[in-house]
Amino acid sequence: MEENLKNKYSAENIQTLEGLEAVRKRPAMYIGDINVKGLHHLVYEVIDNSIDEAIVGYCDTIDVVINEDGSITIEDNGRGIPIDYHEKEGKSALEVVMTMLHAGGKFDKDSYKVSGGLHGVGVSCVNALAEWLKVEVHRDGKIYFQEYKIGKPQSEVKEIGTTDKHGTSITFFPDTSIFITKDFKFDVLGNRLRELSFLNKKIRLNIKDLRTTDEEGNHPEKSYYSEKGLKEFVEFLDSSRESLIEDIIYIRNEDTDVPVEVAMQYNTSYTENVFSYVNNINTIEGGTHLTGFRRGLTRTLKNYADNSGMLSKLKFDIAGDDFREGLTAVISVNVQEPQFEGQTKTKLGNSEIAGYVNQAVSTAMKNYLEENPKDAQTIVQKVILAAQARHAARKARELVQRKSALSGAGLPGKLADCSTKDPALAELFLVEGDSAGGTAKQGRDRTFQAILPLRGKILNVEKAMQHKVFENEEIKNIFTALGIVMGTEEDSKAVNLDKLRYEKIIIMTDADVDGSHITTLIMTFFFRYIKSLIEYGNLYLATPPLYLIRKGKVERYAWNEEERAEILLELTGGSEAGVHLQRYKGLGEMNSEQLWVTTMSPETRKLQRVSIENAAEADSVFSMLMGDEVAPRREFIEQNAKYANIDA
Ligand code: 0RA
Repeated sequence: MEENLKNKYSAENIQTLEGLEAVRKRPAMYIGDINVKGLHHLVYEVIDNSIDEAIVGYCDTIDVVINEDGSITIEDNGRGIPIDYHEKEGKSALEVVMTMLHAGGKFDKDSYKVSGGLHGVGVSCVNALAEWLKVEVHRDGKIYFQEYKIGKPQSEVKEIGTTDKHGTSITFFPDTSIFITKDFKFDVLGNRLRELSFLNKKIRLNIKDLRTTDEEGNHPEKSYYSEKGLKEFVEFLDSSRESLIEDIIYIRNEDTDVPVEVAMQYNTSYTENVFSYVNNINTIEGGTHLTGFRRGLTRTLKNYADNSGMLSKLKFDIAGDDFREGLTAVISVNVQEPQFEGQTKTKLGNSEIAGYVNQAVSTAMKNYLEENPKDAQTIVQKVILAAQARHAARKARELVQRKSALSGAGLPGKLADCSTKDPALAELFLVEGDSAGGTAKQGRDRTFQAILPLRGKILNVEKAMQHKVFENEEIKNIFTALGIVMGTEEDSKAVNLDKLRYEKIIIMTDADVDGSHITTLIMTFFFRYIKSLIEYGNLYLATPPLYLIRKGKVERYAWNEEERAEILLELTGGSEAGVHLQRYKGLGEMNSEQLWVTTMSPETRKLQRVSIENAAEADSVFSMLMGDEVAPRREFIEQNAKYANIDA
């Protein structure tokens, strides 16, 4: 540490600075990453504190404003961060909260803290990673203010006026020497606020973007509020599906140390859409709370079905999956000291939680089934149908496998295979349409790149029964080309990757709305049927450019509007004379050489790896998108025409 700092700060202060320095040294350890995700995580961290105020009943409104200069403000009408003198630290409590790592702990032992960011790191972390941050507290009739630069106070806490309000307002600008991107995304933040509104009922959450205006000169803004919480969450998720029973089943148990809340509904589709949360965090990888939910549900439904006599004619067993076909559910639990595990640290590990959730679900479901015999029968009938369909699917699958074994396990006719037999080097491109497939065949390096053209839209696995999926030509081709054996006696969706023929599987579609739709279809298929390929990181998206910019013999490509503007400026110095600009509407507009250079060559292409998170997101978007009713779908497509960027 520099000499002048040593003199200037007391021992505690040095400790503080070291704390914040640790955050700046290893930001990813605290906020996940330094890209889009981590950046938005900063905002969630502040909002979580406001939500905590709301949960204990002191706050009912949270405003998020993306300011014109790119900074962001999070304002709430909670109690306001305490400003009184903190004896032990010898400074204002406000400064302690804002500058000391985990200082929140001194306050949140009051057991008031219920929500919590993924890492629960506190606002001091946000402060450490902000180029500048300003906090304004309205409390006890006065307004207090302090400003920081990369977490360091620029003065004492100051009293700057009087007020009749209460609450906290935090404005910050992310430190661009740490983050790869500094652009807050309105839609990403909006989606999170919507999720939070469902998870925490009766809080008004507003967002406004002062950086842009629409045709009428208005700033984009959204307001979220849910009166009924999880019930409305399930309604929202199922808005494009047809319900099987009239009312949403709602379970709530707050009698134990682990409050459990569940809302669920069966619909006429064939997929399971269960979302689980711990302390407002979406546990994409599931965990013990999800296990408990499944156990409770299976146990009670199985008991009921056995006692009802409805299973007497069934010649085979019902599997766990069968109880969740066409089920949409949201499970939310609060855990005092959650242990997060797994690849993305979104899997709950605390073993005791399974019992709590199982108990809550079993008791409530038992009552529900007894009190609603008509719905109970409808559900059991659905479960029986699911079991029968699974049985039929197994037969269809076995037939397919026997056939392919008889025909010498031949590869699909449409596959243009690569010459290497080493899976570690081999790549398979799944290409939208025969024509782009043709270009890709010409453009590829055939030694290690194989091409499988797919006909237009592949089957919507969201709406199809399992046996239809296994009978579908395109899907069979994908399985056979990959060398994957599907299904076992016990688990119809088990996959064996031992004979996987390609290390990289790359989805290549047009860079337009249709293309991203097809990408979503394919990703959803992988997510639902070969999830482990995504987990192992084998699935990728190719990213074709949007523009070709040509001046004389110089050809340049742009992947977004910003790049296009930059390249234009660079080539022309602003005049735009003699420049030819081509907007690629599809892969088909590129010749094979262009496709190679921009999208296929490992030297120059930009592959995006599909992660469980963005696949899960695609899947949930997809569930919404692909339901039975057209209206919500159209609205969604119109609002998300830019959905192409799944990385967000
Ligand atoms: C520490 C203690 C208390 C509240 C807060 C922090 C608090 C932090 C943030 C961050 C954004 N908004 C916030 N609102 C409150 C408890 C306050 C008390 O006991 O009066």
